[in-house]
Amino acid sequence: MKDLSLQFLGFLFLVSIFASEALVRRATFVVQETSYTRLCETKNILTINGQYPGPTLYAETGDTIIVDVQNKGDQNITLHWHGVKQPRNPWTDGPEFITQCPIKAGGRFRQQIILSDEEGTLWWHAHSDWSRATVHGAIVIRPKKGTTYPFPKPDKEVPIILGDWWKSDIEEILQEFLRTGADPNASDALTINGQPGDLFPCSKQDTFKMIVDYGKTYMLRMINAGMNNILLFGIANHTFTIVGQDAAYVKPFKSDYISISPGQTLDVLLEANQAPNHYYMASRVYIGTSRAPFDSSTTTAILEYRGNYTASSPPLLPILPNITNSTAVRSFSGSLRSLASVAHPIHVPLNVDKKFLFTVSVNFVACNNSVDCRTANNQRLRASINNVTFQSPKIDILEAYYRGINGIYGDDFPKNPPLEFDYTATNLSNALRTPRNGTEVRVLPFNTTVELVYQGTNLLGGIEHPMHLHGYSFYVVGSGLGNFNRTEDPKSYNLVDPPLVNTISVPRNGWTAIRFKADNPGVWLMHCHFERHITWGMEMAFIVRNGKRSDQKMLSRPSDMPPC
Ligand SMILES: *[C@@H]1O[C@H](CO)[C@@H](O)[C@H](O)[C@H]1NC(C)=O
Ligand SMILES: *[C@@H]1O[C@H](CO)[C@@H](O)[C@H](O)[C@H]1NC(C)=O
Ligand SMILES: *[C@@H]1O[C@H](CO)[C@@H](O)[C@H](O)[C@H]1NC(C)=O
Ligand SMILES: *[C@@H]1O[C@H](CO)[C@@H](O)[C@H](O)[C@H]1NC(C)=O
Ligand SMILES: *[C@@H]1O[C@H](CO)[C@@H](O)[C@H](O)[C@H]1NC(C)=O
Ligand SMILES: *[C@@H]1O[C@H](CO)[C@@H](O)[C@H](O)[C@H]1NC(C)=O
Ligand SMILES: *[C@@H]1O[C@H](CO)[C@@H](O)[C@H](O)[C@H]1NC(C)=O
Ligand SMILES: *[C@@H]1O[C@H](CO)[C@@H](O)[C@H](O)[C@H]1NC(C)=O
Ligand SMILES: *[C@@H]1O[C@H](CO)[C@@H](O)[C@H](O)[C@H]1NC(C)=O
Ligand SMILES: *[C@@H]1O[C@H](CO)[C@@H](O)[C@H](O)[C@H]1NC(C)=O
Ligand SMILES: *[C@@H]1O[C@H](CO)[C@@H](O)[C@H](O)[C@H]1NC(C)=O
Ligand SMILES: *[C@@H]1O[C@H](CO)[C@@H](O)[C@H](O)[C@H]1NC(C)=O
Ligand SMILES: [Cu+2]
Repeated sequence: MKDLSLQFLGFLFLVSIFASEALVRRATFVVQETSYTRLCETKNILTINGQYPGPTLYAETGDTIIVDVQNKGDQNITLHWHGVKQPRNPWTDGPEFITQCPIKAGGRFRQQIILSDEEGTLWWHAHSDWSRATVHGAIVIRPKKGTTYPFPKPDKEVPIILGDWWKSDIEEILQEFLRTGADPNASDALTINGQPGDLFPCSKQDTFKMIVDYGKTYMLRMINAGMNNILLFGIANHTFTIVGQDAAYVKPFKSDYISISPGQTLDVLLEANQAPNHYYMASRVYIGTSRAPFDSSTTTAILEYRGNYTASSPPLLPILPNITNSTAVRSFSGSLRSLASVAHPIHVPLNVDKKFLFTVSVNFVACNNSVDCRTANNQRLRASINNVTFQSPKIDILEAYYRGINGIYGDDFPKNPPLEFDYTATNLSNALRTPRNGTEVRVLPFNTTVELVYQGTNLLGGIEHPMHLHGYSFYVVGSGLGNFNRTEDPKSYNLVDPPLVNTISVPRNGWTAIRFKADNPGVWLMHCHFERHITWGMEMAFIVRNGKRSDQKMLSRPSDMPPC
């Protein structure tokens, strides 16, 4: 059987020289409890195939990957393929109670991951409770045969996955967070490829090490799989060339540091052009506001040149921007522009059918005295989009939409803030802070071109929000500080080479304008990728209707959808 499939692959390879045939690849993901030791303590974590970070999926542009997920853990789970557009296939996108019910302990689900124009780095992660803390991994999408990178092929490619490690069980962190209504405990360490690095106790032995040859070029496939923070990253004495973001190419630019939001990916070239030595790569939190507790530690890995020399001990640390330097973060993200070349054209919608303004806020609600409330003034933290705090339904929205089941969701998500106010003022009245509950979607006819402006608010002291849309990449046409001005700000939009992304960090007390064409039918979640914010309710969904043609309709429902 194996021989046969190899022959078949060989045959496809021959065909593909002429036809660039897309391949169907397969993987098995077993969800299981696995024992891991970090920071001098051993505990069980949830993993895929016993690996943390999980297995890397490799594909070429346009391929389909079929992943057989088997839940041998003891809890519900769902898996999401972050940044994969899944044309017409919301069924296996993954967010719990949005497109599916969870895969229960002992259950299985065959998930089809349909790639289209994505090329570069994406990732997959759990999309139920906070399991994604340990259940995540890279998706590497290389140019299909007969095409090339729009830059010299790197000598080697290395996934660099940034994450968090808690000493406690992540489920306990989540339960305490839900119970108290306060911020969650900060993680005990940040990690690079699953390792805290040698500045932490008991971690020296396993510190991630990247061995390089002088003169070669490496591609770092960077993923921020961290839960709650934007991260800064650098390598001592080395300068990066950023070439891709969210599996789309960008105009190459150089930077000594990287700023990366949860959910975001970056493809970065690293030339090994410094004196042979050991250099630290390091990452730490960027924090726009000091209110939330954060992990102030630095995680490290080592870049080691091959050769015979006396290494500096300890290695040099990179100089990263100051932890509160929002200028550095904004200047980095402002440098990201689509490559927009003949081989990699872009299609920015110029005429807009529907305009939306969505406020993104952190809120307070009154605390019930009979429960343990740990915040000031006896209030619990919540979050909202256009003043609606999302309430998870009991049956997934996709199922309810597909079968026409009433009473599961409403279709009246507000197009604009229900109340206009000076969103970014410093003296906002407490009365504005309380949101309402809702399970609301916004319905879009097929092919609608949408402009969506995210407006940060200062209701509880502003903070960045890395907003992520499922089912689409979108163009970031504008961004600024303060309140969005509908007559003035569009004049400075970039409609020539805006970046094409699936996650964008809305600046603290600022706004970001995005555009996309709703040509992928289905139910698609949109949410903040800070885990605490999505849990507080900063999410909503779009339902994109089927088009008229048969190739503009959702694929049929897989028979093995997990039951509720
Ligand atoms: C969260 O942090 C507090 C204060 O350090 C600690 O007492 C508590 O045990 C932590 N919770 C968990 C679940 O680790
Ligand atoms: C590396 O950078 C440090 C300052 O960050 C500098 O002191 C040192 O000379 C540099 N080393 C090399 C080999 O360039
Ligand atoms: C490394 O360099 C030292 C000093 O030049 C030399 O004595 C030693 O033999 C070299 N080792 C190897 C493995 O080349
Ligand atoms: C960061 O920069 C601010 C403003 O320059 C300064 O007040 C603060 O001390 C710096 N923090 C650190 C950790 O260097
Ligand atoms: C913030 O970072 C930028 C870019 O690295 C730097 O030019 C600027 O001096 C920094 N500002 C502060 C206050 O540290
Ligand atoms: C407060 O919580 C208790 C126990 O869960 C419940 O019985 C009560 O209705 C709640 N009160 C309010 C105002 O939500
Ligand atoms: C906030 O300050 C502005 C300018 O000082 C003032 O016009 C406004 O009334 C204040 N709003 C509140 C809610 O205090
Ligand atoms: C949000 O909704 C609540 C409940 O309807 C209302 O009291 C509050 O004023 C609204 N706030 C804003 C900012 O729209
Ligand atoms: C909103 O939903 C939460 C549960 O997520 C509930 O505790 C709260 O009482 C609800 N608030 C209102 C005003 O219904
Ligand atoms: C979708 O919009 C494009 C123009 O943006 C148009 O060419 C195409 O015909 C439209 N398709 C449908 C089905 O409306
Ligand atoms: C938008 O900008 C125009 C021109 O600068 C100004 O007249 C108008 O008041 C602004 N609108 C808001 C809501 O700030
Ligand atoms: C697991 O999922 C099932 C089906 O949706 C649900 O009924 C059950 O409450 C879930 N269990 C937990 C612990 O969330
Ligand atoms: Cu947020």
